[in-house]
Amino acid sequence: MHRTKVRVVEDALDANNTIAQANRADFDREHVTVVNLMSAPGAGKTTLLESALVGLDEEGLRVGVLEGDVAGSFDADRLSVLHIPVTQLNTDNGFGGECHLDANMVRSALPAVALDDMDVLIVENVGNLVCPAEFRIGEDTRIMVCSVTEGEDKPLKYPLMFRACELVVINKTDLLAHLDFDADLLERNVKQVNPDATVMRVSAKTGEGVEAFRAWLKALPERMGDASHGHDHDHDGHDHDHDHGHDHHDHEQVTTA
Ligand SMILES: Nc1nc2c(ncn2[C@@H]2O[C@H](COP(=O)(O)OP(=O)(O)O)[C@@H](O)[C@H]2O)c(=O)[nH]1
Ligand SMILES: [Mg+2]
Repeated sequence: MHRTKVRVVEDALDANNTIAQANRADFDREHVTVVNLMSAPGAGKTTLLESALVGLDEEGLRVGVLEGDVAGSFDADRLSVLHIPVTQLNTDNGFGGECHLDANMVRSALPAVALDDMDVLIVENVGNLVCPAEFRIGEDTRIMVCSVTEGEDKPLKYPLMFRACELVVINKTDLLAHLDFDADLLERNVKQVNPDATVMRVSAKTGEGVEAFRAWLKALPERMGDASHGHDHDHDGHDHDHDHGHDHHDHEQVTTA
């Protein structure tokens, strides 16, 4: 059998990919660019969002967040002060407390996600350096946050995660003065496993470097729309000026399939 056909059959049998494609079709229909945000627990994903998303809608980018956690709505509660659409998705009820989000879990949450109120949906995955990288959820791009307290060797120990991501954000640079940590070595190790990765250094706590991350997010929809991967991101056909009533966006909670 021709190699391409083998590949197509494998994909067709892969239930996760099939559901990811269905998610993808929904995101495309609503002209939403989707980011899968991953890291080890505590690297600073939520803190980065708290810092980076403030006032972005006034700068022309409407961002929503889907928060994936095993249990609780701690992160969604933290982000609710930003008055953006935030949905909490827990993996404990109905999904066996999974250590990652997969396409089906994300699909189950979509009815609660106000896709028509956003240009970019950031999905904060469950904290884990292994499993989330293996499951596509229908995203356009993947970001990982790696903090300076995790050691320079992590790209070499968890290469799949670093390879799966287009952007690697090195966080907690404010702590560098207190650590025996070589950020240049970490960056070299990232490039060794993923030469194409964009690397940024930020402190989500002090805000240092966060402007570059905001700029990256703001450029994302157009860049993904331009990418010729067969998806029609026609942002011009979408009215950004109407009143989205952000004040009523108390976060929704999804706990079962
Ligand atoms: N010093 C410092 N602490 C940070 C920074 N970013 C996050 N933290 C702290 O790291 C812990 C985990 O952050 P959180 O955003 O919840 O991580 P998440 O699990 O990846 O979402 C919290 O105590 C944060 O205050 C940073 O840039 N500098
Ligand atoms: Mg978090």
